[in-house]
Amino acid sequence: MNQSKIVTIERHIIEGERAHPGATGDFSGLLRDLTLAFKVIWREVSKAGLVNILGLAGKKNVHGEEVKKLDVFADEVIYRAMDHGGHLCVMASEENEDVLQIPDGYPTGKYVLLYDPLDGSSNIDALVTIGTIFSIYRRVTPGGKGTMQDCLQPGYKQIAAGYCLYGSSTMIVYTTGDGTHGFTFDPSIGEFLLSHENIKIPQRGKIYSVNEGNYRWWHDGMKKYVKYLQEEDKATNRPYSTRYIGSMVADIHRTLLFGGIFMYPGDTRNPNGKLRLMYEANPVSFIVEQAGGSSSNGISRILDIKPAALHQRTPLFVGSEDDVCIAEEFVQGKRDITSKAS
Ligand code: AFP
Repeated sequence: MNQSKIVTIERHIIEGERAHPGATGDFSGLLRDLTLAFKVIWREVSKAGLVNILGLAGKKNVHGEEVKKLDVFADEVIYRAMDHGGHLCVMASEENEDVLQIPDGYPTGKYVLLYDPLDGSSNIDALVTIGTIFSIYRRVTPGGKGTMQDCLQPGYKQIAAGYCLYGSSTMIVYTTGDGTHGFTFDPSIGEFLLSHENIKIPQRGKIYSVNEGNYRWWHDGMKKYVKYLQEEDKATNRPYSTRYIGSMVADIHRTLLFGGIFMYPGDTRNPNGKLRLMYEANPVSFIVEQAGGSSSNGISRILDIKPAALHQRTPLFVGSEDDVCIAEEFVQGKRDITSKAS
């Protein structure tokens, strides 16, 4: 008989919390509410090709980008699933300029939620994998409603982070600082079941993921690094293959499972790249580090960056530890293609 246990995400979270003496169950409640929001978003995303839901909502988000209907929907679903549970004191979403307050009359709690409701949404019309990304902090202000100060914490202070991928299967990957775990959704029973326990990213991969259309604006070190990856060298498994979905959450998921490196560097047009520190870089860095990988802005660890603004951007190099280390050496000009291969 197959002896492996069937574990729902809810049970996994509760058991994880039980391991911490003094835990109140508050945190489990928060993640349970989030899981419900993911199911609702999944239901709409999976209908996207069937109903007339595709197309622009006719608005621009705070970054001046076009907002799709599903972004608006996902943004609202998460807020409405999380605003009344009493677990949170404040939220912030990639789609909104300011912090999102808990409405008057609802209890506030000790946690802070930051989220990107639908990463990769420009791919919706092509039915490409997209996802919701989240990041949870403990509040730092004394009580009542939370403030910007509660949201602007460095990534190493995250107490949990994860994403829900809406792809050929739907899957939640999350960490609470005790490894990275994946749960695949079984729609027939409406549950996320443990499918990838303690994910470990390979020490070095064979795939690089970057938008090479930006090549002409890259700095020299970046150009040399990609050239290096394309050279042939059996000892270091080069050339690498390239894969770029253009939906970060999907590119990160592949990187987590197969290894290699995902990059969105700064360049001469956009010195800080495109990705947002608080909604994208911090949560995926926590997840990848917990799987044994690493993450950098090219100079230093992403999780150590002290944020100055809710929507600030950062260059991002994330994936297998050896790959990120070599990328940093190139970006910092400490290494050249002619340097001895390793
Ligand atoms: P959208 O949510 O607007 O599709 O942006 C997705 C994203 O922030 C991230 O998921 C991708 O990795 C990145 O943009 C792709 O950007 P480029 O199109 O510039 O490569």
